[in-house]
Amino acid sequence: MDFRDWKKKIKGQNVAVIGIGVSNLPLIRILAEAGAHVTAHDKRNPDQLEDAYGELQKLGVKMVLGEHYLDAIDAEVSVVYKTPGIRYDVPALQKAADRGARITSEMELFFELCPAKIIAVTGSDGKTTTTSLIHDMLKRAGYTCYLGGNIGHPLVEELAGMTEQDIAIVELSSFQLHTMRQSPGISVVTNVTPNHLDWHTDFQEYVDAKKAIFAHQDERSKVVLNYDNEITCNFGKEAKNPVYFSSKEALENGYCLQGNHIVLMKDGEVDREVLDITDIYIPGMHNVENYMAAIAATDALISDAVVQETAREFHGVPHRIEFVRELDGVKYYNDSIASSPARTTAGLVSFGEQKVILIAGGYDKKIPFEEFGTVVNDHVKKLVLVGLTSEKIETAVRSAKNYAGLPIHRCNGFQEAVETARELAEPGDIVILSPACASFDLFKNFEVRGDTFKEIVNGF
Ligand code: UMA
Repeated sequence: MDFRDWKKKIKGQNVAVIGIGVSNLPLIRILAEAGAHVTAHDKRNPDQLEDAYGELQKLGVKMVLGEHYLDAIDAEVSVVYKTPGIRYDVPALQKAADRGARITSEMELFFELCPAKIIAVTGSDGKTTTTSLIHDMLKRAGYTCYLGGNIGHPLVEELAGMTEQDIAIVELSSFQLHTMRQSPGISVVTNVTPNHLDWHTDFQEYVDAKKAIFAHQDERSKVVLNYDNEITCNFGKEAKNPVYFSSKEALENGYCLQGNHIVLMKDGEVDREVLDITDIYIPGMHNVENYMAAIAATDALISDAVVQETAREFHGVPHRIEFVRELDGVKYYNDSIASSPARTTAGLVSFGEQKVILIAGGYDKKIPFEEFGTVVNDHVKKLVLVGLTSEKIETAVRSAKNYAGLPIHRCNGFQEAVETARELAEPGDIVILSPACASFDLFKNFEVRGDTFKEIVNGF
């Protein structure tokens, strides 16, 4: 179905939208404009919804807000669009489904209606950088591209302008994939490690959600998989057309390293050298892996010259090991996007031998910190903790076998944490905000956390 036909079909229908946030606001506008009878539900109250409340009132959207927001889903609704953060099996949505309503989401609607080719990226770590790299490469190659999804930009609002010649590059979270019944023509899974265990029933459910990115592919599709990660390597057995990359092994077929070069191997022979990794501006072996994934995804669409140009000119994603400033010989980095121990680990490792002053801690996603404790002792010279997980992280660091008296400073507020890091720093040091946790205990999201960090540092 195309976008115009869908709008005709949805006209006059009763629909419910659960969650009035980044991904659903444009959807509500589109539904209201198409003439659907929309009721929007959200646990927030009118004050907390800020401008959205007035806007939706003007659009004639009915709102059910506050504590009991899920109790009153209209018995007549034909479709329920749920926000990624809410599970499809909460009792209120189950009840609506039992009454015959279709439970779906903004992302699923986008997949149904998108005329453009879709390249989608998921994984526990590296998905934002890989998605951004693919977008950068394709744009340089002259394609009309759309970048969105979990990265923060909902793509339904772009549907009207998209054509079959365009490419949509979409970052997908396990929340978005959990109920997905379609897969894109090209997909990438960067790696899968424990994450979001506060939301998924268990790790297996999280792994299964990730599989949806290739589970519905046909023979003409491909899925790019990390050979070095046991889980994604095994995904290959279930995929129609897996393409592997590895930074550790010499592959028979796929993208791997030979000396300093990313090469494409075919039947044990080097088909071609694609990129000299010393040309890559963004630091760390994890970024070499992100390049391999992006190269594998875009192969056949762009030339190696474009890849090489991107390597030199792509300076990274905001909030991902983003250089903020140098002051009194101290370099400050914002890595607020690192909302899991694995992401922070990748950030710390990217500084090589140099031990850093780390600001960490935040909302508790129930991810174990034991392994992270060891990493911190290896890569951190002074640790500043703030937020709900401070105690858990401190315990993990002190109980690690390699603990050798690493100084740990617990702070009561974010400003105090950043100021403490400054006081502790000496010329030549690196201070990095890389929380290993989500931001929701102190901030609306990781962007606000990173922007706050940059503001404080730039105000010194
Ligand atoms: N809400 C409820 N009940 C709930 C959950 C949410 O009423 O149980 C309401 C909230 O009050 C809010 C609205 O729903 O008003 C939506 O809030 P939200 O933060 O859950 O979702 P969005 O603002 O739409 O943002 C979502 C993604 N958030 C989550 O999946 C939690 C954003 O990913 C994404 O950028 C955006 O859609 C656009 O697609 C953020 C994220 O943290 C960056 N993602 C996780 C991650 O990457 O680890 C998965």
